[in-house]
Order: sequence, then structure tokens, then C-alpha cells
Amino acid sequence: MMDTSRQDGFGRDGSASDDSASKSGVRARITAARVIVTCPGRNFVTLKIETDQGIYGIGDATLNGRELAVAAYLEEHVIPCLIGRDAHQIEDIWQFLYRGAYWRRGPVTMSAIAAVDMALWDIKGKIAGLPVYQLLGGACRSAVMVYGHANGKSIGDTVEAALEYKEKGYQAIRIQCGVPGLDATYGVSKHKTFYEPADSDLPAEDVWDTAAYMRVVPKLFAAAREALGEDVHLLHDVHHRLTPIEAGRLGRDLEPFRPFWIEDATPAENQDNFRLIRSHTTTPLAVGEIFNSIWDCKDLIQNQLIDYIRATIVHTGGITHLRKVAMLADLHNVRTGCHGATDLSPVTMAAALHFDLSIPNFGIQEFMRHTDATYEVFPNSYRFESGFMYCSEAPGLGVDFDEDKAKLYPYKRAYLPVNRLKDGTMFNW
Ligand code: CS2
Ligand code: MG
Repeated sequence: MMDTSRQDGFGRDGSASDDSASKSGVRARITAARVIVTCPGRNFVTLKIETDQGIYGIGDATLNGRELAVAAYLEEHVIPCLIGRDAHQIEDIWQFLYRGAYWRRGPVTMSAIAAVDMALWDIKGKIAGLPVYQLLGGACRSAVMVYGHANGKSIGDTVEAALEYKEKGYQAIRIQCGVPGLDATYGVSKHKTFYEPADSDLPAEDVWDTAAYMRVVPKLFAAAREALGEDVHLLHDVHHRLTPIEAGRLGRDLEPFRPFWIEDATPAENQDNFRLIRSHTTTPLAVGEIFNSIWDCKDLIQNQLIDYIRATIVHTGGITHLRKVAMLADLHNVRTGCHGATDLSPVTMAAALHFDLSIPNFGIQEFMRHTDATYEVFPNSYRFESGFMYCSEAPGLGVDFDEDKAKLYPYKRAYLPVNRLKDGTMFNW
């Protein structure tokens, strides 16, 4: 079989015309690529792709709790196939890595493909001298509305945190509070500004109590709506913990407080689950942060079983594939609401802002501020102002990677917690 890895992917050899194309930047041969794992407060996996144009691109390959699986997939099974290819052929390389894997889809494969895709869009923008959103069709809006994360052990603490977010200019705030009787629960941080649930060398075991949770959330919304008024968008993450009928019940209980959405109301492997929820409540539904391809959400979108798709660039095959998800969603009144937790690196946040700016059916972008150490490793030029994010106008993604700083923070294994019910039954975290 012809070895196209050292050619431009279409079987052409390195003929004279290719040399002039290379000189003009019309071709950008991939000469090297490497994976760097660093831990400035939490682990991140970054792919750096270099070209014969002296231009490199970076991509995020972070998969919380499974970082080294993606790093190995890239090093062993992707990078060898990239060398010699033309970095401009983003779609063709995407198709090669997706169809050529044989074992398609899955979070490890799609995060690896996503990292390559982000790096190639970064390279293309740098060569074109344009920010990536301009390559995606230009801006559909002037800025990207984001939501912050107010949380606290008690309802009072959470409302106080939400008022601080309102003070900072946030127009959308996610509210998560502790559940009476439980020591820990999703979304309630151990320290004020940062939330990182993957904080132990082996999975911590949390306990879950659905009934107690279902009692406290409507009280949380009542207190938050009372304190914050009607204008602020209030969001909540159920985090895969209810059955469909319980989710229908919660959605109905929250209707008087008009949530912007409830997220991951029930595990979404069975997309039909959302028919039941939909039949009981008009509370908007968001799902998808753990999805990794269009096939995970095609039925949810086509049957309008959800209102927001949360799939994100780093876990759903990159900008190239997520655009296709957004286009399908646009046909069915579904808007985007990309995941943006701290376990997605600033490279994903930068790429997400270009994506968010360029699509017609943008809904909202999650924004969890990274640590200062993380921003030292990933210098970037996106910015937050009064509830909105502004993406970089620099060529490419507008984020860089400081390899010297990255060396200061060696990988440290960290797992997300697991959940058990009070009787010990394994449950969803
Ligand atoms: C959460 C995440 O941000 C969210 O909506 O679901 O914090 C999620 O728990 C983490 O990304 C898991 O790594
Ligand atoms: Mg979530």
C-alpha cells in the first residue's frame, strides 16, 4: 500500500510545486509533535505540533483522571502517523485519525483527535495571520456570555457566593449547595475560588442521598431567586444523579424559579431517558459534557429532547467535529453550552471562545477560572469582562504553552471521586 505518511495525504510526492507551496505557507509539513503532561494545580495534557514553516500549534488532550491514557494514545498511535502530512489538511487528518482508528469513538480516542485538531487550527490561523474564529466564518456576536460557579455548604453560603458573582458582573450563575446529611457532594468546593474534584491519588468514596438532594434544591432556588432577582440566569448541575422520573419531578419543582437549565439530569447513555423528563417539565435541559461524538447526541438533538448541548472541544474531537454537532443542533432549536471546567485547559477555553463566537446557535459558555500557576504555563490573551468573555485577536487560538514553566509541575496522579448510596450500592458521581 502506498505510504502517504511522508506525502501531502493525496499521494503526491515532494515535487517542485510542493516546494513553492511550502515556501508560500500553502503547505505546512508536520515535522515533529510531542505530548507534555504538567500539573500546575491539576494535570493537563498538551500536544505541540511543529511544521516546516517554523510555526507550531498546541492542542488540549486532558481527560480528567485518565490523562496518561490519552498521552499514550497520542505518542504511540497518532504522532507517528502525523509526521510528513500537510498541517493545512485538517479535515483529511481528522478523517484519517477517526476512520483509520478502526475502534472508533470513546473519550480517549476523541480527546486525542481533538488535541490534533486544535493544534492544526492554531497553525492554520498563525500562517493565515488570523484569529481562528475568522477562519470559521467570522463573529456572529461581539462577546461570549459565560456562567460562573457559586457554591457553598449551605444554602446561605451559596446565595452569598452568587451575590459576589453578580457583583462581578456575571449575568449567569450556576448554584450548587451541600446536601444535608452528606459530608461532600458534587460542585461544592473545598476552597473559595477554585473547584477541582479530582483531588486524591485513588478515588475518594462519597455517599449520595437522592431524597435529601431533591428536598434541598428547590429551597436553594427559592432563596437564590429571592436574593438575586429575576434578571440573573440561574443554572444547576444535577450531575447524572437522578432517574428520569426524579428528573421530571425536579424540573417541575424548579419551574416557578425559571432555571436557565438543569444539567445532566440523568445519565444519557440511554438518550430515550430524556423523553420521560421532557414529558413532565418545561425546565430547559442541558447535557453532553461527557459525550465524545455526534452519535452520542444525534437523537437528543433531532427529537428536541434537550435545549443545550454541552459537548466540548477537547472531548468531542475538536473544533472540526463540534462544528458539525452545532450545525445539527441549529436545525433543531438546540443551542450550545460548552463545558468549561478547570479540568479543560486554557487551550480548550481559547478554542471554545473562537467556536462560540463563530456559530449562530451559541447559548452560553461555562467558565471556571484556572489557577495563576495554570495561566503561567498557558499564557493567553482571552479576557473576562462583566459576565462576558472576549477571545483573542492574535493569529491562531491566542494561547501559548511555556514548556519551561510546565517542567516545574510534574504529573501527579489524581482521580475523580466515586459515589455510593447509603447502603453501599455503587452509584453515579
Ligand atoms: C461539571 C464538571 O463543570 C461541570 O459541569 O460537570 O466539573 C465535571 O464534574 C468535571 O469536569 C469532571 O472532570
Ligand atoms: Mg456538569
